[in-house]
Amino acid sequence: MNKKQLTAIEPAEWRIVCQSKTAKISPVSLLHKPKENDDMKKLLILLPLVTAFALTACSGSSTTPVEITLEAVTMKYQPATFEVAAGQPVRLTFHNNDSVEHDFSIMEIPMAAMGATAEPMAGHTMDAMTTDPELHMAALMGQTNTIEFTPTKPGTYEFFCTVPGHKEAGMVGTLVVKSP
Ligand SMILES: [Cu+2]
Repeated sequence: MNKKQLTAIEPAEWRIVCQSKTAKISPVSLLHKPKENDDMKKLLILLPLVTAFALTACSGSSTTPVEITLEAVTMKYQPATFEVAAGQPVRLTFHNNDSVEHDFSIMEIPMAAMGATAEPMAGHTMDAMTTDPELHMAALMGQTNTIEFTPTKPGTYEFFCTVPGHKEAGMVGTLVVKSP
Protein backbone atom coordinates (compact mmCIF):
# COMPACT_ATOMS: atom_id res chain seq x y z
CA MET A 1 0.00 0.00 0.00
CA ASN A 2 1.59 3.24 -1.03
CA LYS A 3 0.54 6.81 -0.53
CA LYS A 4 -0.88 7.10 -4.01
CA GLN A 5 -3.30 4.25 -3.36
CA LEU A 6 -4.37 5.75 -0.07
CA THR A 7 -5.13 9.18 -1.43
CA ALA A 8 -7.08 7.55 -4.21
CA ILE A 9 -9.76 6.49 -1.72
CA GLU A 10 -12.86 8.47 -2.56
CA PRO A 11 -14.66 10.31 0.25
CA ALA A 12 -17.79 8.40 -0.73
CA GLU A 13 -16.20 5.15 0.37
CA TRP A 14 -15.42 6.61 3.76
CA ARG A 15 -18.96 7.80 4.05
CA ILE A 16 -20.17 4.26 3.57
CA VAL A 17 -17.92 3.18 6.41
CA CYS A 18 -19.43 5.90 8.61
CA GLN A 19 -22.96 5.03 7.63
CA SER A 20 -22.60 1.39 8.45
CA LYS A 21 -22.62 2.40 12.10
CA THR A 22 -19.11 1.10 12.65
CA ALA A 23 -18.36 2.30 16.15
CA LYS A 24 -14.76 3.14 15.41
CA ILE A 25 -12.92 3.22 12.16
CA SER A 26 -9.86 1.07 12.23
CA PRO A 27 -7.59 2.15 9.39
CA VAL A 28 -5.43 -0.92 9.95
CA SER A 29 -8.27 -3.21 9.04
CA LEU A 30 -8.68 -1.35 5.77
CA LEU A 31 -5.09 -1.92 4.75
CA HIS A 32 -3.32 -5.04 3.73
CA LYS A 33 -1.02 -6.53 6.28
CA PRO A 34 2.51 -5.37 5.53
CA LYS A 35 4.85 -8.12 4.49
CA GLU A 36 8.09 -6.40 5.36
CA ASN A 37 9.41 -4.01 7.95
CA ASP A 38 9.74 -1.32 5.34
CA ASP A 39 6.07 -1.54 4.57
CA MET A 40 5.28 -1.38 8.27
CA LYS A 41 7.22 1.89 8.56
CA LYS A 42 5.29 3.38 5.67
CA LEU A 43 2.07 2.24 7.26
CA LEU A 44 2.92 3.88 10.59
CA ILE A 45 3.69 7.14 8.81
CA LEU A 46 0.44 7.02 6.91
CA LEU A 47 -1.80 6.00 9.80
CA PRO A 48 -2.23 9.52 11.25
CA LEU A 49 -3.16 10.77 7.78
CA VAL A 50 -5.75 8.05 7.36
CA THR A 51 -7.15 8.69 10.83
CA ALA A 52 -7.38 12.44 10.21
CA PHE A 53 -9.19 11.78 6.97
CA ALA A 54 -11.59 9.39 8.66
CA LEU A 55 -12.39 11.93 11.37
CA THR A 56 -13.02 14.63 8.79
CA ALA A 57 -15.31 12.32 6.88
CA CYS A 58 -17.29 11.24 9.94
CA SER A 59 -17.66 14.49 11.86
CA GLY A 60 -19.88 17.28 10.56
CA SER A 61 -23.47 16.11 10.40
CA SER A 62 -23.98 18.34 7.38
CA THR A 63 -22.26 15.87 5.07
CA THR A 64 -23.09 12.49 6.60
CA PRO A 65 -26.65 11.45 5.79
CA VAL A 66 -28.84 10.21 8.60
CA GLU A 67 -30.21 6.77 7.81
CA ILE A 68 -33.97 6.29 7.96
CA THR A 69 -35.68 3.01 7.16
CA LEU A 70 -39.31 2.90 6.22
CA GLU A 71 -41.33 -0.23 5.62
CA ALA A 72 -44.57 -0.89 3.79
CA VAL A 73 -46.67 -3.65 5.31
CA THR A 74 -50.37 -4.44 4.84
CA MET A 75 -51.16 -1.08 3.23
CA LYS A 76 -49.37 0.91 5.93
CA TYR A 77 -46.08 2.74 6.41
CA GLN A 78 -44.00 1.75 9.38
CA PRO A 79 -43.18 4.06 10.99
CA ALA A 80 -45.96 6.38 9.90
CA THR A 81 -44.09 9.37 11.32
CA PHE A 82 -40.41 10.19 11.31
CA GLU A 83 -38.35 13.21 12.18
CA VAL A 84 -35.26 14.76 10.62
CA ALA A 85 -33.47 18.11 10.95
CA ALA A 86 -33.48 20.85 8.32
CA GLY A 87 -30.17 20.94 6.48
CA GLN A 88 -29.37 17.37 7.45
CA PRO A 89 -28.98 15.03 4.47
CA VAL A 90 -31.31 12.04 4.72
CA ARG A 91 -30.79 8.64 3.18
CA LEU A 92 -34.21 7.03 3.15
CA THR A 93 -34.51 3.31 2.52
CA PHE A 94 -37.93 1.97 1.63
CA HIS A 95 -38.60 -1.75 2.05
CA ASN A 96 -41.79 -2.99 0.48
CA ASN A 97 -42.79 -6.05 2.46
CA ASP A 98 -46.32 -5.99 1.15
CA SER A 99 -47.82 -8.05 -1.69
CA VAL A 100 -48.49 -5.08 -3.99
CA GLU A 101 -46.33 -2.25 -5.29
CA HIS A 102 -46.06 0.94 -3.26
CA ASP A 103 -44.27 4.23 -3.37
CA PHE A 104 -43.20 7.04 -1.09
CA SER A 105 -44.14 10.50 -2.30
CA ILE A 106 -44.17 14.05 -1.00
CA MET A 107 -45.86 16.58 -3.26
CA GLU A 108 -43.96 19.64 -2.05
CA ILE A 109 -40.93 19.85 0.17
CA PRO A 110 -38.13 22.44 -0.02
CA MET A 111 -34.84 20.61 -0.56
CA ALA A 112 -31.21 21.65 -0.93
CA ALA A 113 -30.97 19.97 -4.31
CA MET A 114 -34.36 19.84 -5.93
CA GLY A 115 -35.42 16.82 -7.92
CA ALA A 116 -33.97 14.06 -5.78
CA THR A 117 -34.64 10.87 -7.68
CA ALA A 118 -34.58 7.24 -6.73
CA GLU A 119 -33.88 4.32 -9.03
CA PRO A 120 -36.93 3.93 -11.26
CA MET A 121 -38.90 0.75 -10.73
CA ALA A 122 -39.99 -1.15 -13.83
CA GLY A 123 -43.74 -1.23 -14.17
CA HIS A 124 -44.37 1.66 -11.78
CA THR A 125 -46.26 4.44 -13.50
CA MET A 126 -47.38 7.84 -12.34
CA ASP A 127 -50.26 7.99 -14.79
CA ALA A 128 -52.79 8.64 -12.06
CA MET A 129 -51.00 11.84 -11.02
CA THR A 130 -51.62 15.19 -12.65
CA THR A 131 -48.63 16.75 -10.86
CA ASP A 132 -45.42 14.91 -10.10
CA PRO A 133 -44.41 14.75 -6.46
CA GLU A 134 -41.14 16.53 -5.62
CA LEU A 135 -39.94 13.53 -3.70
CA HIS A 136 -40.79 10.13 -5.05
CA MET A 137 -39.57 6.57 -4.93
CA ALA A 138 -41.32 3.35 -5.70
CA ALA A 139 -40.71 -0.22 -4.63
CA LEU A 140 -42.30 -3.29 -6.14
CA MET A 141 -43.46 -6.05 -3.83
CA GLY A 142 -40.59 -7.51 -1.86
CA GLN A 143 -38.18 -4.87 -3.14
CA THR A 144 -36.20 -2.04 -1.63
CA ASN A 145 -35.40 1.43 -2.93
CA THR A 146 -33.38 4.32 -1.57
CA ILE A 147 -33.49 8.07 -2.01
CA GLU A 148 -31.23 10.82 -0.68
CA PHE A 149 -32.45 14.34 -0.06
CA THR A 150 -31.78 17.30 2.20
CA PRO A 151 -34.89 19.06 3.50
CA THR A 152 -34.21 22.76 4.07
CA LYS A 153 -37.39 24.10 5.66
CA PRO A 154 -38.73 23.08 9.07
CA GLY A 155 -42.31 21.94 8.93
CA THR A 156 -44.65 18.99 8.71
CA TYR A 157 -44.88 17.21 5.38
CA GLU A 158 -47.35 14.54 4.39
CA PHE A 159 -46.04 11.51 2.56
CA PHE A 160 -48.28 9.02 0.84
CA CYS A 161 -48.51 6.29 -1.78
CA THR A 162 -49.63 7.44 -5.23
CA VAL A 163 -50.90 4.03 -6.32
CA PRO A 164 -54.66 4.62 -6.81
CA GLY A 165 -56.64 3.86 -3.66
CA HIS A 166 -53.65 3.33 -1.41
CA LYS A 167 -53.65 6.74 0.28
CA GLU A 168 -57.35 6.33 1.00
CA ALA A 169 -56.65 2.87 2.41
CA GLY A 170 -54.20 4.32 4.93
CA MET A 171 -50.88 4.68 3.12
CA VAL A 172 -50.15 8.10 4.48
CA GLY A 173 -47.64 9.39 6.98
CA THR A 174 -45.87 12.44 8.31
CA LEU A 175 -42.31 13.66 7.91
CA VAL A 176 -41.42 16.23 10.55
CA VAL A 177 -38.52 18.53 9.66
CA LYS A 178 -37.22 20.19 12.82
CA SER A 179 -35.17 23.35 13.09
CA PRO A 180 -31.51 22.40 13.16
CU1 LIG B 1 -49.17 1.80 -1.99
